[in-house]
Amino acid sequence: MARDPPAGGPVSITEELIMAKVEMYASMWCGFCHRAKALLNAKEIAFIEYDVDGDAAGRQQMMARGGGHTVPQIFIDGQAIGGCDELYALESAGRLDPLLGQSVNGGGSDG
Ligand SMILES: N[C@@H](CCC(=O)N[C@@H](CS)C(=O)NCC(=O)O)C(=O)O
Repeated sequence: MARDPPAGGPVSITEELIMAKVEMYASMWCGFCHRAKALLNAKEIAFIEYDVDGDAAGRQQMMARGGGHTVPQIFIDGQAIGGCDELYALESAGRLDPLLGQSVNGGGSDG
């Protein structure tokens, strides 16, 4: 059954927000990397950045994990989602937010 929102005063938050682990293999001089970072920053999503500039082993690891050979390569909870274009495509399709965070409701479901 739906409940009316409280008329005022503090609201008790009963949902726990679990953020995904976001990793990005990037290079300092890469415009696509800056663009991808700008989107994550705008969405206030924390991410781990691996600078693979001149780092052959890092690039090998990036590809071994299922990423492509260009930078950036972005992983969300270990899943390779592709580069900058794919990140923006997910955002445009409204599919990025569900990947980035999962809202877990501690209570049961109504209805
Ligand atoms: N479509 C890709 C393009 C990425 C791309 O071309 N990145 C360049 C650097 S800005 C690259 O990795 N070039 C090859 C290389 O550096 O080895 C994306 O959206 O991420």
